[in-house]
Amino acid sequence: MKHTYHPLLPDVTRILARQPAPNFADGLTTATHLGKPDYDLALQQYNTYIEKLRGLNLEVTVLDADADFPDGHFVEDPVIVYGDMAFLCRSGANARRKEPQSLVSHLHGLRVIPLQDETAFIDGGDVLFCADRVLVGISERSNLAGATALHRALQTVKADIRLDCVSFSGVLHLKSGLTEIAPSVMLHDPALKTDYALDWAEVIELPSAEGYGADVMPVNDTIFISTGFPTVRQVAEKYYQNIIELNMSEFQKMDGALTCLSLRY
Ligand code: CIR
Repeated sequence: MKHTYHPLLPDVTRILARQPAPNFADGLTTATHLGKPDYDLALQQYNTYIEKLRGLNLEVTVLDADADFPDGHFVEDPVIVYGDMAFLCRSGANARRKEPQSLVSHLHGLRVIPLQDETAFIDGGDVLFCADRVLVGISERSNLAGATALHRALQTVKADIRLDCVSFSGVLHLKSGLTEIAPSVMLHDPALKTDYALDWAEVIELPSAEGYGADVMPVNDTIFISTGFPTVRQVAEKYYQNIIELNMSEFQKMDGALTCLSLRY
């Protein structure tokens, strides 16, 4: 059966993204074993990503690179958009705390809710909208206070929205190691360790060597997957007619993946 994503989210009509800056290799990363990323190759990969999104007839806005933010192209982390609401995050990483404000003037037509609690922090990479609930990863980047503030903001759009907290370790963001490829069908990188019970979903355990492939990006009836992950490809083929496969090697070197590079709403 083929699905159109996404039950809890409205159809995607707009994309907001930001070009990687020439100093993007100065961003945060734990993946130093993969070597230093190449800027020209990263731009090539980035441009293909944007081109493929444009091909879906979405309104795509790409902001100029900003060297003040070497991680600034990972726009998924500083802002979470749900319906007409844009929640401004506060990252657990100090170096990324000024990114939300730099995006505010580009959130046209959205009701902006800033996270005000100074003890709270959260990154959009830890927030996974599933078919019937939102999962928030509790990690080095996101804490319970951040999840609570987000929940309150989401409730201004959908009063009964369910939010589950998922404490985990082993990968940077929740979505680095867990995404929902079709309603209640999860892809799991075994490197992500959690006690959270995913008993409401069908969980597809990826081979360790395919862990990075767990971050897939559904956009309406299309699925974006990374190149080189045959198990992911096989699952994608079960649910989607439109599969876009992209090489993300240079972003992987900076702990980034498909979902990180855009805000989709
Ligand atoms: C960081 O450490 O914040 C960036 N180098 C990578 C962010 C990736 N974003 C994501 O998974 N949503």
